[in-house]
Amino acid sequence: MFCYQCQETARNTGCTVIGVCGKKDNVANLQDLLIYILKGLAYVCEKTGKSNEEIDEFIVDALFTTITNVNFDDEDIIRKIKKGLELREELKSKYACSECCGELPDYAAWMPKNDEDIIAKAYSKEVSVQATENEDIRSLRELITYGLKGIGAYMCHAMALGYNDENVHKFIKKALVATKDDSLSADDLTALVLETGKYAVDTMALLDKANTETYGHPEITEVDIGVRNNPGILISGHDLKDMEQLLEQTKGTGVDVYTHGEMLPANYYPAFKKYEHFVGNYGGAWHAQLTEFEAFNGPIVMTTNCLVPPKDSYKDRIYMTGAVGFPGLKRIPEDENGNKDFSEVIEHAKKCAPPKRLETGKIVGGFAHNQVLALADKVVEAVKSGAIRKFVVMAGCDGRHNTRKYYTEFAKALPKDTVILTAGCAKYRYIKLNLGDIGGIPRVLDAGQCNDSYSLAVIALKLKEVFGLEDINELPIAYNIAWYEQKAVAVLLALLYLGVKDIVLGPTLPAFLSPNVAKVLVDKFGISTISTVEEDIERLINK
Ligand code: FSO
Ligand code: SF4
Repeated sequence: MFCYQCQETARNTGCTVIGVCGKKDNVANLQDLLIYILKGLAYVCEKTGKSNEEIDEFIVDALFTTITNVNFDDEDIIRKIKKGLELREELKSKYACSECCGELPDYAAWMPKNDEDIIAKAYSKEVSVQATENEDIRSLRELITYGLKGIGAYMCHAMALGYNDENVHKFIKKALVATKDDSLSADDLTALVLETGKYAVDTMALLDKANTETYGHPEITEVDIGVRNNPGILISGHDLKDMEQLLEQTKGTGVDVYTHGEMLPANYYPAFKKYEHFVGNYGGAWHAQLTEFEAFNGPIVMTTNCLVPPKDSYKDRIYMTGAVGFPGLKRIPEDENGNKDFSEVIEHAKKCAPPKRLETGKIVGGFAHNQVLALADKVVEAVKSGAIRKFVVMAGCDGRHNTRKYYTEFAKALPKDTVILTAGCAKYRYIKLNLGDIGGIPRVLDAGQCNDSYSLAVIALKLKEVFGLEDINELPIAYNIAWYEQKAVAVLLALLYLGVKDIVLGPTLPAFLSPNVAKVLVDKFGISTISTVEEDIERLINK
């Protein structure tokens, strides 16, 4: 195996024996093969000029499946490989002609006879990331592929709510094929990186529309972080449709519902606040699940990443939905309309003890674009009067490494006339610090999940307009972003596409950036990585 798609990759170069995330080499190789097959499916779509909804849905689901901490199940991935091959062959049988599909490349032509063939192919070098010899071309191809994985995940959530955008699907297929096209130069691929950013913006905007039109605009909310004395179900991940169905089905059952990790922002939506048995948030970021799932006592629903390979002590309490996969864990059944039946989880919860108290208090959040723009006058006044000197976007991910303590220290060291804008699970490094407020505006404004970074971009664009500025970079906003997995790559590309410069990205720069590609990002966009807290406060805030 060779995988370097996330921030925690071994030695910041690549996982080669087993993933730091717990992904075994057979799963890593099968995921590479799934991507290889996807590229072949996209190739046949491009060549025949044909596609359909089933193919589009399959492609985004498969991309999502290969994101860090989503799916660890080799059998599940083999099933998806076979499905991809079936869709490809179906398309060929209907539309392929000698002109359009005469000589197909291996990734669009290869056909296994049995599962052994699939496994042998997964272990072959040609499907590996390392099949591309030139390290700069490899770097750009992977940067695009990882951005597409993030877009695929966000698209899955939007589609679950009945929202779709054909142009995004078209782009995904075009870009997948481009990553196999040897005629494209590094410059061509660099242009495609930025185009990926454009479609990341479009997809996040679509998901924002899907979430807010379905569940209302997030609003300022005090989220309880304590517990009640009833049995509970913990729900994590990003899928709000699952959240809705779970809340509806647990109504009147005597079972409470709590969010974990990236599901915290569900507490901010008006449609979910009406449920009396929706208690609040339990615990922190994804990597804390090893102790917090244990302490929760009741069943846990994982709707997306980040799943950490579970301990035996609570393994039987985890239920999966969507793209999530782990051998031996239970899956929630879903009908053809996307409705899921949580009755088994509810019955399970009833037999469990109430959650163990981890902490008490509240988190304040709900500052997505609509809420912040409702406070725009107050915010603009605070900037004009000098009460707010600077905003710092600290969106992104949390992770397990010690180096991430930097973000807590950085938040603590920020001068009192600064405000943090956040989204994603990075917030857990400082959202419970009680950093106070500036004239009633909290010093940490949480917009929501990682995809709600879109909200932060909308807020920045609005402020640019209000202050009559030409360029988004003239705003008093600094960017100190933490990344972990490939959705953060999509968010980063989105910010670059929107013209944001001088982003500080940490705790390390991606291992998949070759020195030359990193240099392009440094020269063109001013990207850098973290230094010490003192130095970064100096260059980001005081300069
Ligand atoms: Fe994982 Fe975190 Fe939301 Fe990230 S929980 S790491 S970009 O914020 O994604 O899924
Ligand atoms: Fe390693 Fe990250 Fe890949 Fe897991 S996802 S194998 S930790 S690089």
